Amino acid sequence: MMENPALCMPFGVDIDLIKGAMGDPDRVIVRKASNMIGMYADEAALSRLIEHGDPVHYEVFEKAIPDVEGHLIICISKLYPGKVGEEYYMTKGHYHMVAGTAEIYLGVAGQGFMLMKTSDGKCVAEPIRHGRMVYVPPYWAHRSINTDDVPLVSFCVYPGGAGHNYGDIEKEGFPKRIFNKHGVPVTQ
Ligand code: S6P
Ligand code: ZN
Repeated sequence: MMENPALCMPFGVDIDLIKGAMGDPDRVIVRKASNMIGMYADEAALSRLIEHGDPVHYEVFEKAIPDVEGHLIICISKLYPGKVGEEYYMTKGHYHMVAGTAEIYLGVAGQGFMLMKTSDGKCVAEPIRHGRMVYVPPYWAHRSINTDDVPLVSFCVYPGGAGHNYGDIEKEGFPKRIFNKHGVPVTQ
């Protein structure tokens, strides 16, 4: 008889709320400037960054939770401070592969925005910071943007089996960007 793929043992994990790190992650995804080609408005500024050290833009710390319906996937997202030209560091952004699945982001440290959009053109930039939760409803693509000078750390929870659809957002882009203009975040 086939074993149920959703079965697993209970566990706990330490989360360092100051450093923005998971105590014992099973997987760490690291995205550098060179993984962000095509995402920022100023492509020449991104090329210069890649040539000058290719800095890490963000890391995602995950536990190995079965990626199937019934589970809740958790992760810590740590988005470093920085700018590409005048545009703040951000994540690639994605829809979920199963588009009708939501996600919760709890701001742990730093501050910035969760930029969210639908395929029919709605777009919302919701502030996220320590102690603030952002709800990403089903069908909304989402991207974190760090407007602070310390890492923006979030704790994320989303349904097992939701998956990531990067292809559609790479084609569509987001209708808004957030730039540092004379020291303050400006949405354009
Ligand atoms: C997963 C969740 C986060 C992001 C992470 C990195 O559904 O939204 O864990 O994966 O913030 O962003 P991205 O767009 O590169 O996956
Ligand atoms: Zn997501």
